[in-house]
Amino acid sequence: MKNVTVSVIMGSDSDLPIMKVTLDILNDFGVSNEVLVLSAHRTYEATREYALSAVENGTKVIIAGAGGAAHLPGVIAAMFPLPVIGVPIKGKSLDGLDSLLSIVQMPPGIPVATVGINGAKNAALLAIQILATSDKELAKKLNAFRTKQKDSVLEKTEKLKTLGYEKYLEVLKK
Ligand code: RP5
Repeated sequence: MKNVTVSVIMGSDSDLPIMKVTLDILNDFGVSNEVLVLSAHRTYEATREYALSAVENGTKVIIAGAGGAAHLPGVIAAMFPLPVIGVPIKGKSLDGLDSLLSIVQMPPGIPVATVGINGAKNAALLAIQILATSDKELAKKLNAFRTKQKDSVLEKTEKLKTLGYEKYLEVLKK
């Protein structure tokens, strides 16, 4: 058994600049992961083999990113019985709407939890939230993350009050 809690799969290495954010967050939270390029159509045998052995390998959640008529998350979900999170990647056409709809509109019976277009950060956070239901340490880290995020927004509103919106925008531009 491999020690991989979250598998991050993408249909092409051209998805990596977006999916990198998922990997960064998982690493920041100390969640063991591995990343692979596997396609539902270009490497269907390898995708099948990987998805079918993922439970045995200890994987709890799979995050799958794909662009175009992106059936990768649904195909993986058909073979992997634990949570699959789909990340629609914005490709060269249709602003990523093709990818979003092909991932989010799974027919009943095989769910794929779908984040927004290029929503790689939320995919990692959702996977961590799923794992945190049975991992108190991870739940603590999530709370700390949210507190830091909240403080950063509150700092911004204070700064906006102090500087006024015009100066604030000038500072933002620098
Ligand atoms: C999808 O096709 C991949 O997920 C990628 O987003 C898209 C384009 O792939 P490349 O032609 O860049 O390899 O399967």
